Amino acid sequence: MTSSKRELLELYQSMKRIRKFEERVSQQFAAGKIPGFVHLCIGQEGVAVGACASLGPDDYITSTHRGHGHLIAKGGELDRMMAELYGKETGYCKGRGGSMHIVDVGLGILGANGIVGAGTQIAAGAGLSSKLRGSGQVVVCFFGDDASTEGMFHESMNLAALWDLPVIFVCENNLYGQFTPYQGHTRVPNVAEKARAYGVPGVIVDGNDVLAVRAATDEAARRARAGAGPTLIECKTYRWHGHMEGDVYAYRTAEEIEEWKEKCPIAGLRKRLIAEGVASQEEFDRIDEQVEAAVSAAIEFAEKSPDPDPSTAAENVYAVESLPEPPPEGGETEQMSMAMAIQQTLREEMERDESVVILGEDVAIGVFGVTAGLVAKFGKDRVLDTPISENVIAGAAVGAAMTGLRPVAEIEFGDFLTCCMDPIVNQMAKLRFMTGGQVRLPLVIRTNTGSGFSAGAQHSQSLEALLMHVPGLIIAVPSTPRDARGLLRTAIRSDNPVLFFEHKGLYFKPGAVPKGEYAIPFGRAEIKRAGTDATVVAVGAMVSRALSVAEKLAKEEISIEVIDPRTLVPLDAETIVESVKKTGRLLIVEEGCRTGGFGAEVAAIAASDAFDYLDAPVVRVAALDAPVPFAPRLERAVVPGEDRIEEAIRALVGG
Ligand SMILES: Cc1ncc(C[n+]2csc(CCOP(=O)(O)OP(=O)(O)O)c2C)c(N)n1
Ligand SMILES: [Mg+2]
Repeated sequence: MTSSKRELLELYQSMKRIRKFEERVSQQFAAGKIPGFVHLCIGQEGVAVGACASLGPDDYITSTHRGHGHLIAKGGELDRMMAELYGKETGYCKGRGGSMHIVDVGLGILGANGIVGAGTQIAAGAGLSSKLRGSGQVVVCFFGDDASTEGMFHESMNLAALWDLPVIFVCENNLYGQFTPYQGHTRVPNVAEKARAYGVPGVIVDGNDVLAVRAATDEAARRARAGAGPTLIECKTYRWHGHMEGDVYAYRTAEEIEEWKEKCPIAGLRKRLIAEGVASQEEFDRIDEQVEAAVSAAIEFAEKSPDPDPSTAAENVYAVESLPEPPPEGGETEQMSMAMAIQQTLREEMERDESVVILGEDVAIGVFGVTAGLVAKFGKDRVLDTPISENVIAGAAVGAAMTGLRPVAEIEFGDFLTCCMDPIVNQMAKLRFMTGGQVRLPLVIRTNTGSGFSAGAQHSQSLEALLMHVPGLIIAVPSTPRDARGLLRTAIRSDNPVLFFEHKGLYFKPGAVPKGEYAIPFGRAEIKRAGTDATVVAVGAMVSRALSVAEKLAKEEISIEVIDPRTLVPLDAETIVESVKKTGRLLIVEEGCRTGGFGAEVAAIAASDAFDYLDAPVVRVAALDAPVPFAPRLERAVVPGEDRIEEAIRALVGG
């Protein structure tokens, strides 16, 4: 491809901006002015600039821990980048992200990322979003050679290939992972060869030749925009500095480093363009001076900028949104199972908003049939059957949510959430916060939870409490078809990531559901039964057990109040505390293990906010601290049944 002089000089200038920016970052880091970990890409500038040269302003990139070059090449502002590295309020992420987390959604920069491989999943999701919206945007996914040994990379490649997503996987093979040579971690000589495993073209280019990188990316972008799917481009390059600043890189020889410095991508282009008579020494010197001045200005900007105010340290954990009012009591109802209630809500929300899409394993049929039939109505593009790849199901949901879709992802069993902990814990829960509130994460992860089917310890867990410990997630645990329908509607319309736990044992139990559309707000507990002698707090399948015991005890004039928080995060502490002030006694029933369960949190709230009103110690009835066993008798011994709840209430009320 021929290039104008202006284009060629822009490539030079962009590489030079990266180089100068990072040289000064290195100095400022050594001077103790920049905190944290800093990974520099000096020597690799040709990859970032060559790949981004193929992109338009609306196209996306995902980056890595070594991201400054990618961001600058995509148009990132030096001032705000430098301020972010300094941890200042004027930084891209208001000092909440730092070097490894810079995002500029307006420029299509979906983020540097501190998790090796995570960007590949976000890229797959952004590619899906672009494809479904028909926007023609492509995604360049930068990743390192060692990221190609991460499971996330393989799931993302497979999904992108399967669905012909417009993603260009650009590997910066700088010959090393952290401190280990590439060959120390794989038998495959070239990363590009891994593309074959997914039926994708794999190309090797000289990463220090910016024009070669651009040519390869141009071709990949053309394919991607034509609907032919992803390409993997491996760019051979080298980082001159250590893995991070402060690393003395004793694992490399001085000769090796010198050899690569000879192949400097910036000096190489300059020499070539002078030799070809495209531009003069003086013209390059002038560019250098401008770049130098811009970087100095960025440092001055960062140094003069204010630190973030500590009183705002917990801002932007959640998108603030107004919540709906629950449906009025006494309206017309119809009988429906929870599975049907969920299905109907999904159908209605998909009809209402075409950005709502479902993705998950076998969702066309569904183990419990919840999503069955939706594909016939909405087609395979909106009810997406994924490979068995929980990590990229959740990770792609993140990328899709960042770029205009409202994905409702299904993880087939709650136990498999462990296979996608990174996108849940490190991405969807944190991205809004880490980007200083730049991104919205309108996504839902639906999954089933709980025991009672002899499904064994890997298909019966209640992991809700595990995720309560991660700020940034909403955790909904409906106990009735009515609540499931109302909470799911709120979840799908929410701009926050919601984990939606559906109890297997409740799927087919009918219940009264208000007719018509309605929503139930998060953080609003419901008093399922009013009482005066003791408060019982329960969620999910434990609610009906508690209610059944309460009815039985009512015959003996024992009056039990049963409260269902409905969402564990946010937790309606107020309703619980008010109840305890009235009854003076509190029992928490939970299906998950006792240690570290949500009951511990509720007990702590009662101890701090209702201490003077308690007439007896708070009691927890929970699963034993054991996995859920297979044999039905053992399963019943581990998970609380009505007998244990009754016994505990009797002891609590002293009768
Ligand atoms: C999931 C995860 N595992 C390990 C690390 C620690 N770590 C940070 S960078 C890195 C090496 C990555 O190598 P490569 O992908 O080749 O990128 P490069 O650093 O060479 O640019 C490692 C192991 C991490 N941040 N995330
Ligand atoms: Mg590497």
